[in-house]
Amino acid sequence: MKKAFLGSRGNRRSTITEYELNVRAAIYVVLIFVLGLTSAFCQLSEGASRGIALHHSKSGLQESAPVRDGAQPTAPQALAQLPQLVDITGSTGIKFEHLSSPEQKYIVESMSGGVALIDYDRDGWPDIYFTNAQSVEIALAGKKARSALYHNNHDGTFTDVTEKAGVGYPCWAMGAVVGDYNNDGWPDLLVTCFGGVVLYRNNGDGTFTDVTRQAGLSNDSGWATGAAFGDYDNDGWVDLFVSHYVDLNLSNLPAFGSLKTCKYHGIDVQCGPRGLKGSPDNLYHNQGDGTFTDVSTKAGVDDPQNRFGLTVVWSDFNNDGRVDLFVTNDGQPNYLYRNDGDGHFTEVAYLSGVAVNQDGAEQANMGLALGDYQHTGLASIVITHFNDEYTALFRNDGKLNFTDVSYASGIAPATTPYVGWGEAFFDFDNDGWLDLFLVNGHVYPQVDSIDITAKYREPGLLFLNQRNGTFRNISNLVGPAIQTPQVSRGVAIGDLFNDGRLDVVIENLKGGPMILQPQGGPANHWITFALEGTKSNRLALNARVKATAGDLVQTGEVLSGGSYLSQNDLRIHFGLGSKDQVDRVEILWPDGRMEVRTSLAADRFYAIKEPQ
Ligand SMILES: [Ca+2]
Ligand SMILES: [Ca+2]
Ligand SMILES: [Ca+2]
Ligand SMILES: [Ca+2]
Repeated sequence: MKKAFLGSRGNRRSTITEYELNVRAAIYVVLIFVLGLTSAFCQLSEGASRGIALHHSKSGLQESAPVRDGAQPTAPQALAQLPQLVDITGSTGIKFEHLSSPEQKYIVESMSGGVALIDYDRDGWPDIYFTNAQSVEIALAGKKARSALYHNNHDGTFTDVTEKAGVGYPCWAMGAVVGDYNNDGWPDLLVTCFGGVVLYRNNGDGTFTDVTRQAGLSNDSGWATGAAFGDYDNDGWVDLFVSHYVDLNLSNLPAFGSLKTCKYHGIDVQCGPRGLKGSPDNLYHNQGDGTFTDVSTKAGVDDPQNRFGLTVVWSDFNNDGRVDLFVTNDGQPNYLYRNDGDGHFTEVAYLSGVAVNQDGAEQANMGLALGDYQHTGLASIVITHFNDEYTALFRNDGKLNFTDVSYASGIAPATTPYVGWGEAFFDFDNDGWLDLFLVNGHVYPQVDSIDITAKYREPGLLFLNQRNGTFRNISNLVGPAIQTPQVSRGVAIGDLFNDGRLDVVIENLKGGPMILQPQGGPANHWITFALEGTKSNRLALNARVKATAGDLVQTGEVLSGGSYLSQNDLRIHFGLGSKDQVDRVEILWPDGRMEVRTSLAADRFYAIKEPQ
């Protein structure tokens, strides 16, 4: 199925040119140098920090079994060799706390908690932005909740730089995503709010400016939840889609337990979303001059049915060179909008098999993650749901055909008891196969007062890719941290410490976040790409990379948004197992040009700029 990747555009290959070293690339060169000198790196890091697992990529530790050619993949590494996901929050210096009312009497109190990784100072180290939200009581008292930006100090610690950055009080925040809307190279931050969106322009000096009004986004006044930047018309400027959830007014909130839809197992709970009015979605076209124009209706993505929209992702699901759009709708059919290429989209979720589950049931669609977990070159979709509904894995079979393989893949039973939110396909053990992580947490604190299986605080789940289309639940085999019951919401994945292993940032609705770092396990190889567009949008959103290392062929895509109202590291990371070299890399830039590199050494970061 190799031909599926890169679609019909392989013949538009550009001349390979050497990429220019910009400031960022220069930093990566330094990194490459440092990482190459393993002993020097050890010295540096041991002196500077605690809690960082050093990854001796070539130290002779046992490597995972290679994958053979043919239909029978070898078994994954022995489970005893799995890395452990260790809670290192305490050593990071992060003190953030998400506000939360004890009883969660209103739905607007239970949906916040997206977290964004953004390298806002472009030093090559991911920084973290946590969103925060008031309760109704606090909001009515005129008080605010402080969101927070933490700078990565390169030594395992972070420093709260919220005040200097000026991003502490955007709004009643739900989530955040990253895009470079003005193509100046500095990643900008969009915060979704109960009450529209806030666009923070990155000034390049450690500060941000709220440019919502001058960008033409201040008419967005509904309950914005999901958002994602993507260049749907390939003009080099990232456009913005914003989903909206419930049409809710603080002065007229549905009273706790007041309706039939505000009961759960006979007890009073918050009302919604069922029984409440939904809110339409918006697509904003980037005019290239710092402003956006609302093109929702013309584009056919305005959600006239007012569904309860949550997480949003742009991706070219059918490999035709144009990004399509996926929107999860809570308790209602999802939207998959096929990009028709003329500024219009056609909604094909039912035709594609992703509107509802395999039984035709409308599910409480929350979080959303994409990944080529089978190495077919096609991004499959996984969606988290309410309890008594399984997390749905829709396998991408090509040509916009998806199959619900939640049971066949083995993830359905373990996910059914929990209310799932943020999630990600990520290769936690660097064996070259995407694993699946998701976090949980109920919306009703009241469930703890009745005798049912569901509890307010719920553990996370990790599934190991078995390399044959199935996953194994290894949640109990990677240490106690993810088994800690929490009221989790957002998840963001990234290589926080530039050690070639992906870390996990979990934002919880109640209390502090949790930072997880993989420690131990086999010393597998890896490779990471930081892409920069020139003709394409500057952050190279929706650029794709295909990396071939022997018989290991992986694909990844630079994505804005996803998980649950969150933002992953924009760098594309591949685990390589025992492979110490990538033989061939194909980069498909968003403008359709393809670039090829060969014989790249593993265990390095590569900064690649699109040829002019
Ligand atoms: Ca940084
Ligand atoms: Ca910018
Ligand atoms: Ca555009
Ligand atoms: Ca893996």
